[in-house]
Amino acid sequence: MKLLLGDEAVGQAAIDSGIASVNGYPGTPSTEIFEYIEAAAKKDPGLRIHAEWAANEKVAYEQALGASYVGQRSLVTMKHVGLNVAADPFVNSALVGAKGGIVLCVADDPSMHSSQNEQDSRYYAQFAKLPCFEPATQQDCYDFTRLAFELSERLSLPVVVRMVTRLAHSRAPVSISDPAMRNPLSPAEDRNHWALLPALSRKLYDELLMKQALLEKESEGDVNPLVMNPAFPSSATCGKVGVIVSGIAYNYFREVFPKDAPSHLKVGLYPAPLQKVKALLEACDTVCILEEGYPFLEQTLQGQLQGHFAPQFKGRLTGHLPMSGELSPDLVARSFASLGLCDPLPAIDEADDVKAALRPRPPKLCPGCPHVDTYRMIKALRESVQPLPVFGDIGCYTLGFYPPHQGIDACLCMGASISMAKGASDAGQRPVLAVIGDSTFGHSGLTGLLTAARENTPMTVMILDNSTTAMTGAQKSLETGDPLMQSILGLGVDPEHVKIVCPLPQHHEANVEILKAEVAYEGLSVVISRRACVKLRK
Ligand SMILES: Cc1ncc(C[n+]2csc(CCOP(=O)(O)OP(=O)(O)O)c2C)c(N)n1
Ligand code: SF4
Repeated sequence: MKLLLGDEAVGQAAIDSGIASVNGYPGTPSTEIFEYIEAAAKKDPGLRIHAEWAANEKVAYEQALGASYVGQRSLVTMKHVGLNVAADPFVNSALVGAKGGIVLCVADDPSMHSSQNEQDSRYYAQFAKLPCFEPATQQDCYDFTRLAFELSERLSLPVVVRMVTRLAHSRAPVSISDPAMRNPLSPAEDRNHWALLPALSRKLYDELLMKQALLEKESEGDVNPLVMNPAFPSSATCGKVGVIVSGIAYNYFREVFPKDAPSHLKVGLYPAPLQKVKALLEACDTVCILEEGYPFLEQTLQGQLQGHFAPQFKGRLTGHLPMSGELSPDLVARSFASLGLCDPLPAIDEADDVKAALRPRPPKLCPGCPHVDTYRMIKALRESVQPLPVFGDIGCYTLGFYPPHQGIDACLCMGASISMAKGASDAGQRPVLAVIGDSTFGHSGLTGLLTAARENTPMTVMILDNSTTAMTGAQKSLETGDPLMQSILGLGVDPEHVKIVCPLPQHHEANVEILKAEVAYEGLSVVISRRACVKLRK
């Protein structure tokens, strides 16, 4: 028995499944999975697990596919928006399948605690026609990840494990089972299975469609338990009520009904078990759907049941629960209280006092942060050069959007700063500035800069090189120091217009002059603002 975060339970299960590598790019709330395995691999070299952060999620996923090709098991970790970046290899991997087990653990962030959106990764699994586990507890995190490796090899398919923030970042005792033997190295022999040329892809897609029946059969098993309780009292307004519940929402459901609960289907593996859903619907007048994220089950089941049972559903789509944000025990209790099945949870008197005492504190750059000095430079620049749109990116430096810095005007997704600045410049706007961190530049800024370099686009790119991937906990950055300079020059930026400045108060005036000159240049320039994150010193 071990006391583990949900993320750590996934990591432990991957280690016990005999993985040869963990592949990922940091992103809250998934980062701890990789770090747990990385620490274990460092402590025990006998595990022989390769654990190095990749440049981005696409690279990470492709590395895992390479390991799978040679018969080895591999875990891939990323946050939900990372799957947008890895979507190309992910969706295509459903056709090539898997030799060694490949499991993608993707962590969603409902309520956007540290993300720019709250997209639901279950749609990606459905889109790729791949199985997706959704754990409800830390024990599920362990058990489902082990099952996922087994299923991946049995059906020769990559398998998804979907996490959410509350599960990833909370701790519970987890019982550990015996470790699996590591697979021998054995490269795939069937070349026709690994080359997606149209004539082969058509066959492979048919194979994938045939496997869907196996997935449905798998889903009707014990992993998705149906618990019938006909003796549970009916609702005065909605008759017999049943519940379809998945993931973390299962905990809220059991908090509201700790002992005697209405009939319910706990979904831990998708595609959802249609036969069990029908059995529940036939026994009930109303079925409440509790799911964290988008109304995925609600929408999918309505489509699969062709509207026949749809009027019986109550969920996010029917307004029974809010359309956005996380669920909570309180929200779930209120939804059942509205059907007369329970009392709302007692209000916590202290809550308002606590709220009043804790004023909202927007996140801030640390005292002494190099980005603060960089934004002072940008502010001074914008005082003399107007208008100067600044396209920002994602990292600690995104906080430069807020006062007193107000140093960036836009921020979309990793790498977008450079490409958006180029688009604005191409459209006639001059001058324009892009601001991007070193890790983000390695993640997805390189290709934007390559495109700008080939055309010598009039724009200035500031790369904020603080020697690390600070925002997610100071992981190694692949584009810092000399390698960063080599990449910029290698992409074809004119060396005359690649400058390094040190963001410190004593260099402020000189730095602003350098910036002014580069912004005035009618071509592509890059200014590296280089000083280490102060947290690194600790
Ligand atoms: C596609 C995607 N992957 C991962 C993340 C999580 N994430 C946000 S910023 C960031 C890296 C920031 O590092 P860097 O660019 O060096 O800036 P710093 O935080 O060090 O200032 C990461 C990994 C994300 N938001 N989107
Ligand atoms: S962690 Fe580092 S980069 Fe991030 S705000 Fe603090 S000092 Fe700045």
